[in-house]
Amino acid sequence: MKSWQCDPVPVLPGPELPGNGLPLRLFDTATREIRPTAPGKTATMYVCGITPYDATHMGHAATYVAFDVLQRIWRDSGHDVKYVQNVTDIDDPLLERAAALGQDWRAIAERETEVFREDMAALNVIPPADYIGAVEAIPSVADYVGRLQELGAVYAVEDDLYFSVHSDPQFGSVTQLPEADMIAGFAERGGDPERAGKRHPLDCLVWQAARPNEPAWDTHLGRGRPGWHIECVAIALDYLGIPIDVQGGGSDLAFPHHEMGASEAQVLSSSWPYARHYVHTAMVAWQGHKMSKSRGNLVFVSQLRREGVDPMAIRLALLSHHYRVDWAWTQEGLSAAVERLACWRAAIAVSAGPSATPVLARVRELLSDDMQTHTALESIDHWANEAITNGGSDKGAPSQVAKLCDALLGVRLT
Ligand code: 5CA
Ligand code: ZN
Repeated sequence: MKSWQCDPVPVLPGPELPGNGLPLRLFDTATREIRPTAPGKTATMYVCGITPYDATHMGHAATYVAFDVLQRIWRDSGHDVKYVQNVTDIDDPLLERAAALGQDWRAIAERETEVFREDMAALNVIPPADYIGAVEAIPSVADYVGRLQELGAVYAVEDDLYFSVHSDPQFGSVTQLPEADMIAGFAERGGDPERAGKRHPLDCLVWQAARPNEPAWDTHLGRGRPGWHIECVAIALDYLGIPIDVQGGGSDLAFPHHEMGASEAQVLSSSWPYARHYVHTAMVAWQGHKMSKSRGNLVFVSQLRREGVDPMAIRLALLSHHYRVDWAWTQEGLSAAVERLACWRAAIAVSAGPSATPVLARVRELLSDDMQTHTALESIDHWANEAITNGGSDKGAPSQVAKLCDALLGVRLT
């Protein structure tokens, strides 16, 4: 489906800026350590997209901005990046919302996806090369489910089809949870461990046969719709291939979504691993709980934009937290970001400042070490305060710092 547009990303390193980006090291959920990413010339990244209702809240925004910085760091160290994202435009929660509002599920999905696109463009998030809806991927999903059937990894429960997770010898290696925790997590997050007729409680739905009054599509599997995990796998395999360098999403997706998806892909490709890094962003809370559509405790990017908040201030508020540490959205945090943005803009407007070379080196060092955006912002604060208070003799420095903020942090100052 249609993606969105952002301003051209300044290329670093460039003639006006010294030095090179450093190779990116990132925390990997599967190995529980910070390890070098080791992409080829073209790095590949799949980030799970929204289920399009109640978009875009600050939790969504924090997640997509974090992966946007990841992409910018790779680009700065000389890689091209192939980035793919899905839209879960058919799933139970969307249908439940449509029923509750008495609206057509397609109209909700289209409307909310459009809001998301506008928010992403405003936040200067680099668009995915391929932005693919679950509905468009249905023929491909049906093919992959057919292949899993041929491999003996799928069985029927009534007319629904289930993937046998233990057909993958590596099942469990993404999150390494004890089985009891997996079963509990599965029940909490869309799974059905107790359904009668399943061979194992953790086996997951890959194809749901048509039900009365629910949308369904005709395929060689019969009339129905895809399960959730196989949707992302089909899109990632079609548009990126295996292994992908980074499979990303919020920490709420590690289990079951990324665990199940990895096993499905590994069985389909007879290879391991599905992803070289599983990267998970922390949860953003508000009013004492994880911001979530089901609870309804949401702060929307679009609402703040309507109130006149500069999207670059929203972006700075998000970047002032490390992507792996849970945090709460606050008005104070936003006000501090508004102030910071004003200070940086004043600093890059001076006629000459302190050299940009040390701050550029420091920001690159911090970002390449597990994306420490929060401390990177502090080192730019330091340069900005110096520039405003004491000036400096480097006439090129203000525009270099502006370019650094734009290219690496996605924060446009001009
Ligand atoms: N469509 C699926 C993924 S295939 C989905 O999880 N959609 S979502 O709309 O619920 O979430 C979209 C992305 O935002 C996911 O990566 C999710 O992990 C992330 N996310 C959701 N809530 C939060 C939150 N409170 N804080 C941080 N990230 C969040
Ligand atoms: Zn997904």
